[in-house]
Amino acid sequence: MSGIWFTEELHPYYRKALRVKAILEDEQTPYQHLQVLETEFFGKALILDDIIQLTERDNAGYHEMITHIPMLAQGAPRRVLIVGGGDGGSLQQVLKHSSVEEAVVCELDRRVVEVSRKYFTQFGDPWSDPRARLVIQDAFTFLEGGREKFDVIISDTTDPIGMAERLFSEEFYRLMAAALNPGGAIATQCEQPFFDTALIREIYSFAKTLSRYPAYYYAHIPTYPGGGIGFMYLSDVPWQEGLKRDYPQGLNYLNREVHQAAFALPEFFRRELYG
Ligand code: SPD
Repeated sequence: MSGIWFTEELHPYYRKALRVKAILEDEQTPYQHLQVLETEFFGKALILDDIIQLTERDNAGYHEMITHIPMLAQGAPRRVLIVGGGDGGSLQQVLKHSSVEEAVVCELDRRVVEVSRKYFTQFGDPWSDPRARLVIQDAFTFLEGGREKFDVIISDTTDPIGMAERLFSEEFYRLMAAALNPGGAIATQCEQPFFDTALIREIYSFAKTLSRYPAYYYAHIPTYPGGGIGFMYLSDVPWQEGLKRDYPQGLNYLNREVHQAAFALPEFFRRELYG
């Protein structure tokens, strides 16, 4: 951090910065460097290992898109797994669906949950909902157990660096697919078309072997590199099925037009992915 700016440098050739008003939290957890910053304009920001995970102002696009797109496609999910997601943002969205009976959050770092609960009260307290279950465990270990099945799986992870890298592997996608009930849907944090083309292409290539209707979609998030982030959708149900359903109340980013448009890809990237 330099002066009153927090500068993120996820890529060696690209930087972005937020003006900081105060440092609210700064600690080394057993797994990572965790910070909560009060920023100008974007409000509180959660930073892990120097990478912005969410801000109060623009997290809705990320959390609504990673959760509701697969949930609407499935139609009436009862059991949902969130991989990572310890900040509670995806959990809050998942619990908006009255069909949900249990939402399991499998997060490795308990401090992410504790600190987010203290600062990101914008999420309400989804953890106090009796349908929420927190599992503090490595997601690989959790899924390798193979005991639980889900209607929707959301992989709400950090970037593929260090301990999170495995969560972008074919092996992990296979584990998720094996834990999915028939008619279920998966959505994963799947990075940025400009900066991560090769990774996304690789993930799409094995997504095709795991589901009938994989597709990539995108959301505008100004505090992420390139101003946005994409998601990989995997299901034997086409994502378009979700367009026929009623949306949960109180959304700030997703509507039917955004839902449809999110799957439209710029030509250079559409060619890379779909040929
Ligand atoms: N480059 C930043 C990617 C951040 C993805 N994780 C967001 C976690 C929000 N629940």
